[in-house]
Amino acid sequence: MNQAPLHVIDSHTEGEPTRVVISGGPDMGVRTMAEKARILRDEHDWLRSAVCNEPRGHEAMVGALLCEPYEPDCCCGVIFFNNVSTLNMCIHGTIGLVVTLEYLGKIGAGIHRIDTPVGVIAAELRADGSVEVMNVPSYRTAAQVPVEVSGSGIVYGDIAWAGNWFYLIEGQGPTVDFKNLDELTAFTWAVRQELGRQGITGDHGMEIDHIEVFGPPTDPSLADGRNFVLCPGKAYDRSPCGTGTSAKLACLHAAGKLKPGEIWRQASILNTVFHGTIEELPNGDIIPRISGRAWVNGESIYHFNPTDPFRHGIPSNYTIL
Ligand code: PYC
Repeated sequence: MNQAPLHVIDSHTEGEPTRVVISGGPDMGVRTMAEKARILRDEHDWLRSAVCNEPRGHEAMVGALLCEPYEPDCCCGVIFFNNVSTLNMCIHGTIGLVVTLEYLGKIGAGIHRIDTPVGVIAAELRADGSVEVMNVPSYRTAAQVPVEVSGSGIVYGDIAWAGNWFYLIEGQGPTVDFKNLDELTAFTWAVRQELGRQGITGDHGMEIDHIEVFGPPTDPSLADGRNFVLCPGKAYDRSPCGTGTSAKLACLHAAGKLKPGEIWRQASILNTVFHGTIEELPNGDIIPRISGRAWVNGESIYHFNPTDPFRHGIPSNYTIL
């Protein structure tokens, strides 16, 4: 059967790519976004692989499937995914989605509600082109949790939920500098494996699949800190990672170091910056607000020739027989 082409629009948010699938994806009917994400994962994994994996994609590519929303008053629904699976939430991807919808003429400046698998979020497209995303309720579950890592000794980190599960390390591991990418990747990958082996998880046994290392900013007049974020598929985030910055805000708030109205400027490994502020909820959780910029930089139609062995991407577990 000939498969319908996919129409995709590319952007990057402070360096991190987002590829929004505008049309050609499967019809998943009227369901919650969490159910649609499960269906995408279980029944249409070809779409994720075709969009994010080589030859069309690369390890850092984050895809976003534009869907009909389930919740009322939302301009759209979205499911994010990467080189290995679906993502619960993605703030850089939401900023990319918003500028993509503006490029398509579907939205203008103002606040837009967006339905996601982990809840409804809101994003404001500002007159200057920047976007502020109001994330899901976020919180720290534990502080300075030790994990033994071969070659590094005992590493300590905070655990936080901010739409994804994070383990946040400060002052340990390789220096957060672009020239240390390989060392940072090896260190954070080892930490992630050990968290899994030692049964250290988020709530309800959920895997901690994002590891974040913090260091001082290169230029304190531009940022308050600089991070390296390891994403689930072993790629590093080129942006400061919106959910990672939200997790940082949750930890700062829990430690009494950030109050509503104060701004945290989080630089990435590329020294691009997100600005973060918080709202306090009555139960002590926070709503992080993360702002940054994105630019549309490409548009493609993907064709699926049945004779092309890699029309659905080169699988990450590819083996040569
Ligand atoms: O910006 O939230 C984010 C994100 C998650 C994974 C990559 N970017």
